[in-house]
Amino acid sequence: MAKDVRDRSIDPASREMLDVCQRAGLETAWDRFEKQQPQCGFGELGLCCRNCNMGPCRIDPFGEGAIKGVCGATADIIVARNLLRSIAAGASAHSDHARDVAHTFRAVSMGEAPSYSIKDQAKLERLMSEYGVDTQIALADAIMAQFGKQDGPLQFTGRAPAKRLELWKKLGIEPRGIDREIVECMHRTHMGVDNDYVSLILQGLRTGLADGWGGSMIATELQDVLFGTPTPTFSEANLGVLEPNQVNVIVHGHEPLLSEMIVAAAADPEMVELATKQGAVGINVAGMCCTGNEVLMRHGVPAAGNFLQQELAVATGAVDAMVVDVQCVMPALGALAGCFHTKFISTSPKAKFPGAVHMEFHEETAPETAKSIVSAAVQNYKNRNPAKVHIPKEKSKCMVGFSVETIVGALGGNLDPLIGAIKSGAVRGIGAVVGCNNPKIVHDYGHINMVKELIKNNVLVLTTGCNAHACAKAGLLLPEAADLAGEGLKGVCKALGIPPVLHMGSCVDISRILTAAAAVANALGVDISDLPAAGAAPEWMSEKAVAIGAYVVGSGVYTVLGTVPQVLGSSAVAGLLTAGAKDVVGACFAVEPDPFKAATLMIDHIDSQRKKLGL
Ligand code: SF4
Ligand code: MSK
Repeated sequence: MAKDVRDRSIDPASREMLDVCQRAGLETAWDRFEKQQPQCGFGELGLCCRNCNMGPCRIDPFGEGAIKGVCGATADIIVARNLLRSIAAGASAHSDHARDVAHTFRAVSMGEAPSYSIKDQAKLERLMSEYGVDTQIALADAIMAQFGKQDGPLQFTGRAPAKRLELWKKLGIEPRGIDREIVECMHRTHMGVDNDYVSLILQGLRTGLADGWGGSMIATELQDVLFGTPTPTFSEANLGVLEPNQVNVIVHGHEPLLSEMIVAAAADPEMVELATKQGAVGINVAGMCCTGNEVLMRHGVPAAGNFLQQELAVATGAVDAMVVDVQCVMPALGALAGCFHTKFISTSPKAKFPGAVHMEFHEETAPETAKSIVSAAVQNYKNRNPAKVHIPKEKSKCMVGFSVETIVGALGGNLDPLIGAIKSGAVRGIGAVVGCNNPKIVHDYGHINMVKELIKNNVLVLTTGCNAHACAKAGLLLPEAADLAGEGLKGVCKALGIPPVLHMGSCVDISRILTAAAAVANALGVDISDLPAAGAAPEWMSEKAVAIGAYVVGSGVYTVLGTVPQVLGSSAVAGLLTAGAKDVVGACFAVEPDPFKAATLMIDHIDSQRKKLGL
């Protein structure tokens, strides 16, 4: 029986496309999720281990069957090891992305990547001074060295408040080299190495910190140097940005290195003329997931949707090329694209997909590759079958591009007005709401209801990733959305002409939130854990989100998760994460799938922090 699309998404465009998919017999993630039910109970609890070939082993959560693996590993050990491996995978994804950007930056510095240039000279100079070097090449080398560093703290941890640095040092979780922490996770979780759940979780926090204050921050800062630091820009979001009479190229994944070139190639008069010859009235580039956020905030490229909309976009029948790089790209896209004329084009040497045409991207030939990809999309336009085209009308305007620099600029050059508003209570606190979609939660329901509840209660929201897409679609990234905010926040937003929900970028740009939190804490002379602030990931699914959770909590921010992490098989590990961590790093996790209750948890936390600060 057909599923009620209202149980799958709150987004009207997605509901419309889910209906189209059902009628056409096209399978989506929601259908596959249902076919997985019931999901493995051992896996859900984090209780299965296949770290060696004496296994796989699984622990009986009721204590009636096996309570130890063949080697003697208990539930605590197995759950903590599995969690640590997820953190390592997530940190490696962000940091390997950063490595590629650093590689391009180095090539630019050496004059070996003529298609790229420095777009933010002022930020480049600030970074050179932060690293204590005099030349661009020396900066490139110093940043590259952060990955393989063996000792000592990562450079960007110097941005954290002194109290936080001291705490990390005292706990032995000050992040050293980015690669070193990730490798150490793999070593520790090998059979017969680290078998103490507390020690494993501490390494998880350390690895998370190497992501947040290392890999992610490097990616953000160097992308700004190479492509420009975002400034406020208006655009549109949702599937309605696809154009019926234009060549539609979707850029999906995470890295801006190629998508920047595709945006440029699509504007090339030669390509536009080619499109006209094919009968199209232009070339429309639209973004998806975090590649979408990158080009949205720097070029105002419209955003077609978030994670769970990738298949729905193809199902419109109007996508001439779905161009992907790395991360959050469903392998299902190949088969689905095969039901339409859509060319599914993979570009990263690290990420190949069944059913994709591989057009490999390398920085030295980036403009040529981008042109070939756009040309392939243009030539595919004539293959579009009008009978299969269904583009929902829904799209919303949005205001994006709130880098820390922009926020400081909007405040008149320093953080004082924001701090004043926090002190007066006009802004009750800050909520960082980020993360993915997950069919375990009705699409966008968790994101939108949590954010609306927060702003209604005068909590200024900072957003990235797929939450940012959800907010853009719901009209929450517009200055007019201040009308949905409480009186205090509304007044601040109206005075500054800003939305109550500030789009800070892609997932690696959560590092911007760290930088902002550190700056506010430093200005107040307190630690990050003292701030009236809370984080949330209402619909998270990826291992990157696990790494983000580790660095956000490790940095001192109370964080509410909307989907349940696979740790409940160990009450010791779950207890450490949701309570014990507070006494260690000054913050912990909470798990609450109901976005209204989750928002209340965040607001209660913000209020208790205000009280402690005497506000
Ligand atoms: Fe089983 Fe231990 Fe091997 Fe894991 S490491 S599979 S618990 S024997
Ligand atoms: S894209 S990591 S689904 S936020 Fe960054 Fe969205 Fe999560 Fe991917």
